[in-house]
Amino acid sequence: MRALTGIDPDRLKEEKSRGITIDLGFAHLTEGDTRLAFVDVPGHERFVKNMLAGASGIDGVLLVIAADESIMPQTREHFDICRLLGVSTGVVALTKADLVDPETVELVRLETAELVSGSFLEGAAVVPVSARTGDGLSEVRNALLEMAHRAVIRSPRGAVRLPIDRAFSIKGFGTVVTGTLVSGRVAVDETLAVLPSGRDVKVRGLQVHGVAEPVAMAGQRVAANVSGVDVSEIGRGDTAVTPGCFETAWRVDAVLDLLPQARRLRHGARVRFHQGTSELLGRIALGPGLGETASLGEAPEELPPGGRAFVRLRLERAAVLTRGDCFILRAYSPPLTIAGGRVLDPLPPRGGIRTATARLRLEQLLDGLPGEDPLAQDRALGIMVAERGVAGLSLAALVSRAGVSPESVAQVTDRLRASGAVRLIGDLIVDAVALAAIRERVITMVAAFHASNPLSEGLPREEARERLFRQGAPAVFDAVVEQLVEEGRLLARGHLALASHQVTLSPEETRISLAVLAVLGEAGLRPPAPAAIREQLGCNAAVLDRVLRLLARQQRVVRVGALVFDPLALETLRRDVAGLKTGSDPMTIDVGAFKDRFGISRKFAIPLLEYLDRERVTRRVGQQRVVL
Ligand SMILES: Nc1nc2c(ncn2[C@@H]2O[C@H](COP(=O)(O)OP(=O)(O)OP(=O)(O)O)[C@@H](O)[C@H]2O)c(=O)[nH]1
Ligand SMILES: [Mg+2]
Repeated sequence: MRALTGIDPDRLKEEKSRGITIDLGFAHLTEGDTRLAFVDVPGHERFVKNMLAGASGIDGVLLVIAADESIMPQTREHFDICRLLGVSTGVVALTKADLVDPETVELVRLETAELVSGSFLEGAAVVPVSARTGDGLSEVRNALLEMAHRAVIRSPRGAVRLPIDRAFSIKGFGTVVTGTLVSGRVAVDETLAVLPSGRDVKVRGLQVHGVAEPVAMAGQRVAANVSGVDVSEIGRGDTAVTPGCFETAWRVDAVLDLLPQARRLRHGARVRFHQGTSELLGRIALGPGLGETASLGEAPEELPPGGRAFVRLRLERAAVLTRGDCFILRAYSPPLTIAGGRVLDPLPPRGGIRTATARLRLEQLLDGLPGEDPLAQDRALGIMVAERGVAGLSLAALVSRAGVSPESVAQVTDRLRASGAVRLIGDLIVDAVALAAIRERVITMVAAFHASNPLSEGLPREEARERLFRQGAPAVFDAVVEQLVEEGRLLARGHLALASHQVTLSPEETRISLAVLAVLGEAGLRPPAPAAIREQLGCNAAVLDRVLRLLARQQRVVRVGALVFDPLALETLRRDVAGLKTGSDPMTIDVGAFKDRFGISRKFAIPLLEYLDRERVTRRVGQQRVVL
């Protein structure tokens, strides 16, 4: 690495003294406007765990095989890991070429060709090189540059996702975290959330390859100086993300490929799950087998070496995962790499995976992984959207959770809408069937409310929302109600009522309401209190209350404080008081004069004057009322 880049990636004291790499090291190389960032990983089998944390973000691999030793067990393990992580391109360097004769180099070349046959490295450049003499170095460099031009460019759009591989503190600076930026772009002064803790940190400064930069882009090695967190509270395995875009996952549905040299994998086995820079323990539930292992049926007890199956992982700590992510499984003990897999759903619904229905679902999720056939992808997204019910899937989650590339969000959303399978409400994609079902539930609920409250105007809107929409966004509820109104099925103001709803009075209620109107009409400005009316009419409080509310809504009575008046009497009063004012001279009246004029006691005068104030017929000034 030093011969190639001039940088010695071994930075630990122990690495220097023992002459081996233990943990990740970093170097870089600039050639024209191509910048290559290297993550140097340890070769020793004891440190594969560290190697995995470094391998997760890479776009291409430089596979190093010492010509004097040829392919070692750890070479195979590293190669398997790169293959299972979906690394798509690379270069092979046969180092220490100065120590062997040309025939040996050719032999190692043959062994290498056999190893990589049929893989992403088939046909890759294989370059003999010597760090001591410098022979072959420029060929390696050229092969790497050519590889860089072939590598897939990561999108700087979408949410920030930075798996952290190192955290340290610098005196006077505070906490610094480093990692390979998987997606998005980070800028100085931005706030990021650290998962799984959920803690917010602020980016105070950024460096890319040792140079301060205002922004860092997906694919780059990044060192971020962050505030809001102590170095002891953050480290390898944590992920810094755009706040609000990722949900942490504990249960994960995936497809798994067991390596041919691995032992059989038991249902329920405890494994080490490596993704990003994190290593998590978890248990594996085997679902139906695929391919040659399809004969295993829905609920196999074990997966044979080389087998492929759907699995559900139950992790012991939360992970930050997107559909389509590649991961590696290692055995709990000894910690050998046994399998690789891809995430099919990072937040699957409850319910097992060992049924025929689950199999169908998982098959569709697999067929529609991002980058596959668009129709299959739409079907898979349709499943994920439907499973969210009225809660929907946000456009942001379409990227961060469902793995749709940020560039194709608009296209995918349009296709799904055009198919009629979903509706877009604000920034939520909601399943059309779930919406239809909830519309019927609104109708049923309102109808039931009318049945038990025949005199009421309807179900208070907020109550309906709370009862039906615990997990849905208010905007979705509003859209549901709006559509029902448009369809002419619902009336919605503060209350929801069926369009067909008419207040129907029982004979008893009709009798009471007519009697109430007669009593109030007779009483004018001196109505009896409701309790007295009740006594006079001999009815119960609930019935009278319902009748009064209905009459008030129909404006056939008017409530003033605790009293109920005949609207005609109030209208006459208003006109009379307003008429006191003649010309433009101010006119005032006090409580006493008011009482006398209308022949009423204080009990009626006070609420009536307050009523007139509210109606802007009068205005209170001290003890007086000014007629307006
Ligand atoms: N003669 C010769 N020696 C080399 C060459 N490359 C590396 N070495 C020696 O081999 C030893 C190991 O080299 P490293 O570069 O540390 O190997 P590595 O692959 O990084 O090893 P780990 O990271 O510990 O797995 C050192 O003593 C190097 O000096 C080479 O091309 N020729
Ligand atoms: Mg090394």
